[in-house]
Amino acid sequence: MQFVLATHNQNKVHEFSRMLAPLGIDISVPDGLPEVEENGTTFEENAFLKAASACRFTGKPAVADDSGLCVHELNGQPGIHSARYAGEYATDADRIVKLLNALRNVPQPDRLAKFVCVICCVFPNGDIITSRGECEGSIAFAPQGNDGFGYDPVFLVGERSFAQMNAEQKDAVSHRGNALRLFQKDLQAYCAK
Ligand code: ITT
Repeated sequence: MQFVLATHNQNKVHEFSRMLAPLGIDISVPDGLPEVEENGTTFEENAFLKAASACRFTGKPAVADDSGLCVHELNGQPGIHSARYAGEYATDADRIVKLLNALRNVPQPDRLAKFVCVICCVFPNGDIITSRGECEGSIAFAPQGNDGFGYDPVFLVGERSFAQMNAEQKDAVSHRGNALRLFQKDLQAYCAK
């Protein structure tokens, strides 16, 4: 089965490709995909906006991922604002510095956080599949590890950050891995209808 992936984030493309290819699900990122104003108030709304725009643009089934880090002590922030938490042109390092500063006086038992990923698939006939995955963890006091992207160096599952895991280890527990495993089941159910 073939889908277009509605993202401008290469790291998401890598994670989708490596998890979906073994399942026989083929994804491609179309050239010239329009930028979408992510003005929804939930991960679900923003994932739908991105997938619907790509489906309109290509005329093909389109999949989008809206994801982010929800920190308990920050009332769920940065949440849907994770990509722009430190401003429009900030780097991953800037976002991590801002997050660690916001939590500088918070001891480890209270540094709970979760990553959320919502995958939305929009078909040209208007049908929609929405699959949500989460991963519970906590925020480290300093970056750990060199792999991954975004907030991976400060997101701990147990003692280890996402950036200290290899691809297989991250995919086995991550919000995106959990969302994609659910999406695969939801897609099978949809195709069987
Ligand atoms: P698209 O909208 O084009 O897909 P984006 O990066 O803007 O790309 P989001 O709006 O969904 O995507 O923002 C998600 C942000 O959350 C992302 O930029 C990272 O900062 C963070 N994030 C999401 N998944 C992550 C992961 O697996 N590891 C580390 N950080 C992640």
